[in-house]
Amino acid sequence: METHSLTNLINKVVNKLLESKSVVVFTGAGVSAESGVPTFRDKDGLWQKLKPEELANFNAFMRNPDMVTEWYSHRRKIMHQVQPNPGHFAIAELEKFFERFAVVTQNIDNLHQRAGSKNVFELHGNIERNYCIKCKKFYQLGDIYPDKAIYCECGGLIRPDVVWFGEMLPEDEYESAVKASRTCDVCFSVGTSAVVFPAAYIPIYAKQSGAFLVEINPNPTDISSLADVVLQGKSGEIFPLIVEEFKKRKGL
Ligand code: BJW
Ligand code: ZN
Repeated sequence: METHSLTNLINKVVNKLLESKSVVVFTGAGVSAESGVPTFRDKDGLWQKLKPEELANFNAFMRNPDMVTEWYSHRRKIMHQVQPNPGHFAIAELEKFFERFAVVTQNIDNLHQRAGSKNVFELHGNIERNYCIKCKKFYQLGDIYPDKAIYCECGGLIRPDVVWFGEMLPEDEYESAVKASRTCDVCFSVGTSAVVFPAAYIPIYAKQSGAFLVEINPNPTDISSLADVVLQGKSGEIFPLIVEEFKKRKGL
């Protein structure tokens, strides 16, 4: 996209933000890509060989708990080694200017919180938490990265507290996210292929409820046609431009 039209589109988004009270930022793996966390479905994504639906489900874990445990250890290690990127920081900065502002994330990596975002709803859980599938006791593994299955003192298998296919989303987080999306003035959909439901209802509900929908993604997605503005590019490049222009227009 040429710079001139990008500037125009950013101005359009900033005009909307300046007259808004409530903002939702819906995010996916793409916001963490520039930090060095692999996405799921891009060509160098996590799941080129194994389909997500085949790996991220409870039956796969029960069939091969060693492999799944090692896979999450590997990813948790990466997540510990990386830093939030300018996209995460810009999202956190924008929160300070709004009465109501929610980050609704499908990510499990804590990078929004580490960048300073306060009101974060995690739809697919968090990789730091683990629990026993038998007695439900919680475990924090910190800097321990097991390469095979680990067991609770009760003998049950310990799994990451993330949402696999066929599992329900955490009810409170999802309900709060839906409420925020139904009542926001502007909704951003950033770095997500928007193919996984019910999470992908968030931008759809926002749009249905009258919000201005902005997509930030280098590639077209299933919700691009629904968006009022599509900013084609990386979130770590585009989001800081939006916040910079917003602050300029506010005289800051
Ligand atoms: C950049 C960038 C840069 C790159 N800047 N952008 C309705 C229709 C059909 C199916 C269903 C339906 N409702 C439910 C289903 C079933 C299923 C589903 O959605 N299937 C579809 C895939 C077909 N959903 C479920 O099973 C859900 N549960 C459920 O429905 O419960 C009710 C129920 C109960 C019992 C029985 C039946 C139903 C649960 C879904 C859980 C998903 N879990 C995962 C794993 C989480 C743990 C982990 O991380 O390991 O969540 S799967 C994986 O996908 C992960 C992600 O959060 C999620 C979304 O992926 P995301 O974030 O969009 O990543 P990518 O890689 O797809 O996209 C990255 C994007 O970034 C790309 O667009 C790039 O272009 C872009 N990008 N660089 C900006 N620098
Ligand atoms: Zn137990």
